[in-house]
Amino acid sequence: MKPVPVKKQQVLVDRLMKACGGAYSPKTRRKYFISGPQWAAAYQGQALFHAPTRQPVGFEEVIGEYSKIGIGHWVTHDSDVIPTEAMGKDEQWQIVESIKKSLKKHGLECSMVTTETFFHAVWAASPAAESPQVREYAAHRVRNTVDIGHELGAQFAVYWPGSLGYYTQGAVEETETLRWYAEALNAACERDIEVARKKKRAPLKHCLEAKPFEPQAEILLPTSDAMLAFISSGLLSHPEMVGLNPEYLHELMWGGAPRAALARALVAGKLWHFDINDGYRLKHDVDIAIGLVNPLDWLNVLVMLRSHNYKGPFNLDYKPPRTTSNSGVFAVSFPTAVDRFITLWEMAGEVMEDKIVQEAIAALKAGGPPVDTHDADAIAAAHRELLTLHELVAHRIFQILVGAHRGRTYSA
Ligand code: GCO
Ligand code: MN
Ligand code: MN
Repeated sequence: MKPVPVKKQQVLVDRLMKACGGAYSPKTRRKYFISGPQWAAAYQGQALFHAPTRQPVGFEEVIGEYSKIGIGHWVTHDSDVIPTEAMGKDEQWQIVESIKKSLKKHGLECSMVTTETFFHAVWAASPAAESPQVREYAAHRVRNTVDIGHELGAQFAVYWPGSLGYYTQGAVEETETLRWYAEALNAACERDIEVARKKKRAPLKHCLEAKPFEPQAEILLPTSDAMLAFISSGLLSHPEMVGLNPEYLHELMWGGAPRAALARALVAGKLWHFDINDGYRLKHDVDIAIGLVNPLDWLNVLVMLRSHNYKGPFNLDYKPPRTTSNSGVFAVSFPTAVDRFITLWEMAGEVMEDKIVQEAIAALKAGGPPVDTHDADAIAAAHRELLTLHELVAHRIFQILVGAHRGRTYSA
């Protein structure tokens, strides 16, 4: 193949995208409670060892492009759209007004707002730092986010305490820091109760998001389980207002099984919001788009969520790779992420309705013939053949993933 002239590269990408086929219509995509973050689309590809590879984009463009794709919800950090120096001031409310206009014009809703407590120098010692001034500022910022959330019509607020911890031990006393962190959340909930009453709106659902490492080395609330313990620790004045926003990759990063982490959130009644993406165990937060690394695991995750009637939000919290261009972000990255999600969601329905899976699971639950239940050997013998169904079910789900259950075969 000849070198591809710069001018023809976008045309090539568009043609091959079309050739991929299998795209859902924007109308179909809008049926799902999927949200697109401002920060994901505007991510320029920068990192500690990486210069940006893309140009900046503002909320107008992101909201407009999400609308064309069929992503019905938009979410944002306060600082994604409001300069830190304008927080809580008149300039902030002017920006919020133009966001409202933009959302309305493009038929999108703001479903979630989140406070950035990790980027600015003020958070160097975390939002729950020793200095009362930092903590007062943190309370101000989360209260302000609650105000913005109600103004934009959001239902959720997310908190990611990735800077709550330390690089070196000694100065930070963990129990004290956790108490101080709880104070900020209490401030947010209390403000929420007030504003919700005034605006005659339901209070926001406040969702904690855990990540095991990055940007702090040692993190005080590293997993969704740690968050559940924190919620019921007695430190929160309104634990009923606080739930979880697990992120798929963040559970994988510490070596956990995302499906099991979600199960623990479900049984606690705290699975309120879900950041969807993909990546690898025990590596940094690569934030790859859903299904590109672990499609089989994702299929199983969605079977669980569908079985429990979880319908969203599904927040596309991934980072388009540095190799994707500005136009590629909206032409390839977001539509394909949404479409893989929908496909896996539909497949999860197929798994649930599959006669083979159903019969196998029913048989496992029925168990073997009655024997003396005090006799381990007899029980094991009564189930020896039946338990092979575990592996058969896994194979059947793989077949559904690759379409083999519909007769698709490969020649040897
Ligand atoms: C990450 C985190 C963030 C948070 C966001 C919301 O991957 O580092 O997921 O993207 O979701 O900051 O507070
Ligand atoms: Mn996230
Ligand atoms: Mn992440």
